[in-house]
This record gives sequence, structure tokens and C-alpha cells, in this order.
Amino acid sequence: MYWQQELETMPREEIEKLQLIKLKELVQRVSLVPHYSKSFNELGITPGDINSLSDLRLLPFTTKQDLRDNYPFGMFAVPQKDIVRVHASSGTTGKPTVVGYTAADIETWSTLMARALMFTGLTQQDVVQVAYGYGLFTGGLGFHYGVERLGATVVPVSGGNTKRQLMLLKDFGVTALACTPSYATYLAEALKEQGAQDIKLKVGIFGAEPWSNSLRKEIERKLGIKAYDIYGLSEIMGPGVSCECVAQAGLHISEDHFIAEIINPETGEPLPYGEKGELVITTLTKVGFPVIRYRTRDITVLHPETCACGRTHVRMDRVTGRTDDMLIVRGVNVFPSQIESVLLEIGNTEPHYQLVVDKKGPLDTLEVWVEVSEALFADKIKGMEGLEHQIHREIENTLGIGVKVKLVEPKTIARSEGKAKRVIDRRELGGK
Ligand code: DLL
Repeated sequence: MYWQQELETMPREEIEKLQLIKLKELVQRVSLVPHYSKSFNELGITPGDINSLSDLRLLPFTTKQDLRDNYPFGMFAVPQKDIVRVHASSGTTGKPTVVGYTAADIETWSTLMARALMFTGLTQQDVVQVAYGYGLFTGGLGFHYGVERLGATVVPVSGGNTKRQLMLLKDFGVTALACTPSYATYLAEALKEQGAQDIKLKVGIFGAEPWSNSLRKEIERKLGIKAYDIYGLSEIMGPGVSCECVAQAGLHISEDHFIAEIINPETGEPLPYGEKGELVITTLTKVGFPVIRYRTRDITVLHPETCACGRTHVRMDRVTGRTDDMLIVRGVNVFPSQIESVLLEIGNTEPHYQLVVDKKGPLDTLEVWVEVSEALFADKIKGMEGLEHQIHREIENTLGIGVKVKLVEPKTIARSEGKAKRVIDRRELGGK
């Protein structure tokens, strides 16, 4: 089932031809944006220099800092009267990054979201509960427009109010749930407590934060659904930049709208297909806020082979983490999702955990707090000590660092209704 079969199954050669035509147009368009005209001048580049897709590497990167420097609307490529919507993502410090859409951009986004929903097998028959936040965050409205475009029924409940979420899920015969994987975990737990009966849910479309394949299996088991990974970022569009199909073998990036590259995050050098590095995206068709070679900071791998689903668009591996979320503990690189995988593979734990990084004297320490399963907890001390040792051992085997494991009672770690905050880094506070 395809939304736009011809585009989704285009031979690679044709995709590349189309991309080159659009890239040339894009470079013309952005050369009118002061930020880009300045950097093109500095690099001595003119739009005429782009004659093949490999010339992409002549172009400068765009970073989050560039967006901050041009806050709020300085990167837009059209007069403000043509912008019909803005979204923003909150930064860890200071002002948010602001993105703008023309009516044509909203149209493209809705189409790409409808495509993504269809990747997961949804049709007009489905009832989709959108429990991503509505507002400046792109999750809620991005899904909303996509579900409507698909012709399915949208339940625009937004994030939070778990009790109401569960009521609607049952009463409206919801067949697909869209929210962060951490909120899906929370909803699964709450549903179990209520006694999950008469639930028609069959599909979950989860993203906006890293999650491991083990957590996917856990959610699939707990909710009795198929869970798909959807990826996106506001700077590029919002959700729907890529999404898994029913083959669950990577997330297809809509290459008729985006060019994806992988670079070495340290040197900025492009890496070949199959190698792990930072994802960089160029938007080919965005009008209001086109972006050249945006450094996402997300770590992944690209695979160009045609998928079992018949789509030819390049697939990216699930994002294991961001270069800036990577913890460096005593010189070892650690992504929270790696620890998540270990915890869930071991079993007898709940998918609720918290990592606490601190500095004791000259050394970094990593504490892993994890909730034990209700069953084990009911059994009290029996088995707890063994579990603690096992987690310690498995993490040390996988990551090569010793950690302190703290088992906590069920329901003691804060639940998240949006993006989970898995890490407390006390080193940032000077060890306090
Ligand atoms: O999180 C857009 C979105 C909404 C995607 C709903 C999927 C579903 P931002 O708030 O700008 O936009 O955050 C973007 O979130 O650079 C990644 O680091 C992370 N991220 C998004 N999706 C995934 C995913 C939205 N499926 C940032 N896996 C991105 C891992 C993800 N990380």
C-alpha cells in the first residue's frame, strides 16, 4: 500500500536526477537569504557551481547555532506574509529555535505524514489517537494534519491526562496510538492497572526520542500491537522526515523531498552508505524555511538497497542517540539507549530507569536506577541481589565500564508524558 507509489518506488537513478534538479533550484532560492548569501560569498560559491549531487559537499553546513543567531525569523526565505504557521523547539538554554511554514509547506508535510502513516499499514478505516503535545512542538499538529490527509479519524487529545487518554482509547475504538515511546510505556502500565479489555489498538507510531529495539518489543508485548518508529525534527519539518514501514527494517527518508548524508561528526567529512555517523539533511522542497546540510546531531547509518516493502527511498537505522546526548563516562561513550537495551534484555525490570552521572574526586561515576518488576518486588529480597549483580555485570560487559546499580520499587521513577529525561548529570552542577 503506497500513498504515492510512483514517487515512493522510483529507481535510485531517477531519484538522484530529481534531487539534482531540485537542489539547483534550492541553491538559487537560499542564495537570497542573507545568512546563506553571506556564507556562499565567504566560500566563493555561486549557484552555478552545483552541477552534480556530489557538489553538495561544496555547500556549508547549517547548525542550530545559525538558527539561534538569526532568531526568530532571519532564516526564512519568503516575506512574512507568506508564512502561515510557526513552530519552535525549546533549547536547553535560552531562546527556542523557530521554524516557519508556507501553505505549500504545510501541504507537503501533511502528504509526507500521510505517506508515513501508510508505511505502517494505516488506512481510512483507522482511528488515530494523537497523544503528542499540540502547540509549538511539531508532534501534535504534524500528526494531526497527516491523519486527516490520510482520511483516517483523528482524536486530537494531545499529551497528558492519562485517565482521559485511556477512556478515549477504549470508548472511541482507537486502532492506532501516536505518542513518545516513554509515554506509550506509561499508558501501557496504566491500562494494565485498569484491566485492559475491549481495546482495538493494533498499531503504535512512536518517536521524538531515542528508544531501543528492546523497548519496542516490550511495548509491543504489553499493548499487543505493532510499534513503529517515526523520526523527524522541527528544523527540517517535524515528524515524518522518516518512518518505518511494515518490514521494520529501517526508517525510509522521503528522498524526493530530502537529501540525507552521513558525516563524521568530528571532521565533517561525508561517509559512505553503511557507515555510522551524524545525519545531515538538506530540504529540497521547503519554501518558507529551506535548510542546506543541517547537522541533526543524530547518529545513524544509511542503507540504499530497495526494501522488502518495495520502496526505494534510503533507510536509516533507528537513532541510537545524539552526539550531544552521549555521555562520556571515564572516557567511554555511552548512549542511554544502550543501557535501556541491556536492562530490558535481562528482564525482571520495568522500562523505567534513570541515569545519574556524577564526579567523585577525579573520576566520573554512573549510577543506574531501575525499577524492578512488580513480580520480583512482591517476592521481596529474594532475587533482588542477584539481579543487581547481573545488571552490573551485563552493563560492564556491553559498555566496558563499571556502574553502580540501584534497584528501586515499582512506580518510583517519574513517568513522562512527552520526551523522557533519562539522564541527571550532576557534573554540570559542579558535582552538587
Ligand atoms: O521530536 C519531531 C517529532 C515529533 C518526531 C513526533 C517524531 C514524532 P524536535 O522536538 O525538534 O522534533 O526534536 C528533534 O528529537 O533531532 C532527535 O534527536 C529526536 N528524535 C526525533 N524522533 C526520533 C526517533 C521532534 N524516532 C530531535 N528516534 C531529533 C530517536 C528521535 N530520536
